[in-house]
Amino acid sequence: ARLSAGLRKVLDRGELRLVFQPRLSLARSRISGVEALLRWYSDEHGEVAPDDFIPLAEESGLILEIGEWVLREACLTLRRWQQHGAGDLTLSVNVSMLQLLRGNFPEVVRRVLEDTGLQPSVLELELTESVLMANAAQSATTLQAFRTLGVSLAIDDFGTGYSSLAYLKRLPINTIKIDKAFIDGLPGDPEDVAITSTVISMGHSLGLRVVAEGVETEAQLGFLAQQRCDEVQGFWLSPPLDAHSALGFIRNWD
Ligand code: G
Ligand code: G
Ligand code: MN
Ligand code: NA
Repeated sequence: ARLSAGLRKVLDRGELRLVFQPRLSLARSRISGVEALLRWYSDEHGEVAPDDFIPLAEESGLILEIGEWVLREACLTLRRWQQHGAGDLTLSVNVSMLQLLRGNFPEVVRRVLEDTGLQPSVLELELTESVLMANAAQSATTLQAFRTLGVSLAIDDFGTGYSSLAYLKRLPINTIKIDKAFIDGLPGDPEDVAITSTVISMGHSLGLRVVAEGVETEAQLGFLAQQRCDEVQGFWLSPPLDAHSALGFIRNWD
């Protein structure tokens, strides 16, 4: 209860920060983009993990305001990087179920893009399977609006939710992010090997980009490259970094 009372004031106090985790294209050996991840540095509670405060923000409805702040801050940061010569990066932003269920979310995204001057094609929204399945009918309409806008869509934590392969066919998805749970056992665990290689080839057959999350070791990387996984993200490449360090990392890579 004290945590959620404190949460109400975070936006006013400026206690929220974004960090950015780079993603590597295996075919091009280039940094292809970043995922924006939210951090709360509370005066009162210290650093609070997203897994602890995002559920509270969802319960209180505050996630709508926080989510819009995240989107705007992330787009502003990318725009600034572009002006510093770091072009051609995708910006991934996590979206919560409540945001998607609000009918005006595509309009919010359109307005933030217009205000910040970021091209829609740069932005990729990450949705989890549970978000998609919770309201499949409304999701389809909302997601179509994003396609019209020119914004890309990714399924986050792929394989951990109540998956229905039907939505890959029905919804305008561009990218699948394979959950870390399946990457952890690579390349030794035969089940993780089977699941990962199957998801990669299925994704490619459907014309989707496939990203592996939580890649921590050279051996995992080698397996994923051999399977023609498109991109990797994880501690092997880089942990999430503050905006300044992330730009430095990206420039240093090129
Ligand atoms: O960055 P970290 O691994 O601590 O993130 C933990 C969880 O919080 C992940 O599931 C991630 O998707 C989620 N998360 C991080 N930032 C955001 C955000 O801006 N919005 C939403 N809805 N979820 C986020
Ligand atoms: O659910 P989502 O994919 O949005 O969550 C991303 C979270 O995973 C972030 O909080 C990030 O800090 C964490 N993360 C990213 N890469 C790695 C990794 O290689 N290992 C571990 N343990 N966590 C990671
Ligand atoms: Mn994510
Ligand atoms: Na994930």
